[in-house]
Amino acid sequence: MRLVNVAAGQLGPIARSETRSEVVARLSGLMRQARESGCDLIVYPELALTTFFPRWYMEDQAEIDRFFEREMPGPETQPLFALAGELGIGFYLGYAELTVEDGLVHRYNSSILVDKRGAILAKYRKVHLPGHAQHEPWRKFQHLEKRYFEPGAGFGVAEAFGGVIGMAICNDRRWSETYRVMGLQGVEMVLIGYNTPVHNPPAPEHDDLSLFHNQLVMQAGAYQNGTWVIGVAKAGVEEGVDQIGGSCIIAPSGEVAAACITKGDEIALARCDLDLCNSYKSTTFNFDVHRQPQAYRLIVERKGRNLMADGTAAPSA
Ligand code: CDV
Repeated sequence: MRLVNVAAGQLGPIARSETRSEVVARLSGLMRQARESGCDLIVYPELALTTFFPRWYMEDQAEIDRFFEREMPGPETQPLFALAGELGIGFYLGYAELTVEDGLVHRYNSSILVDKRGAILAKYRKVHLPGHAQHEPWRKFQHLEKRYFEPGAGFGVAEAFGGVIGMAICNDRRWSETYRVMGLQGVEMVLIGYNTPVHNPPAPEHDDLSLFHNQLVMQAGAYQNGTWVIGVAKAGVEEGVDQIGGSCIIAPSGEVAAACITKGDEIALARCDLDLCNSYKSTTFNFDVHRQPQAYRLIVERKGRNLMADGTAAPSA
């Protein structure tokens, strides 16, 4: 057995007026509970330090940038890293990252994996940015991730906690490619934080299915790649927008091993044996034996039915 005791560290709503220090105090409370329960790792949601700001259209870049972190850890987040080191527990945390490279400013929807000493092991930048880039006043609320962030470059995995750990963020969990790219690197546990409104403005007919779809995609990703999946929400009514909960820990069998039952700050715990991945990875989903990559060329050649990967028109069938 290779046991990793994991806490899904769900958050309830974060108000726009809430300070980083107030949020870090909430995260620290969940971390203490997780450690008291014997956890090695606590997984927090996407953009876990602030309210989910892409719901607002803003033009003032200074106002937008107040939601971003320029350093990690910074003065307000350092106490969380210190607590992790003191307690001996790792964490996975989503935040808005502002970085300057070669004189150019970049903004990403990012997450980091931190080890039990409080040191950053790996960083991930969200690949699938949902929503829109322009103001769409007909919506009850905006989803401007395509305006405020640029996409990350790929899905890496890290050797950590005695296994192979993968990272993804929110909308990534709906795409089979997310899990398969990590599955091909031997991933054994995929960590995912999310902010998912119950209401989907372009497709309100999906609203009643939002929790079902949340679980469906993560269970499929787990089973089809023989990996644990930890999905963690920022839940509840945040600044007037109702967001789903449904944080859960899913086994490589596809079964839900533990789940949160509220839409507030709450931990769900599971004793995750990474060796449970083996029977899936060595039989039904033994990729080396059974995959047929020559039949999948369209997956990387095309973006969709009409476009090639480089954005030019696809040849008609
Ligand atoms: N934060 C997200 O990526 N949310 C999307 C919503 C917009 C559908 C999600 O996939 O949950």
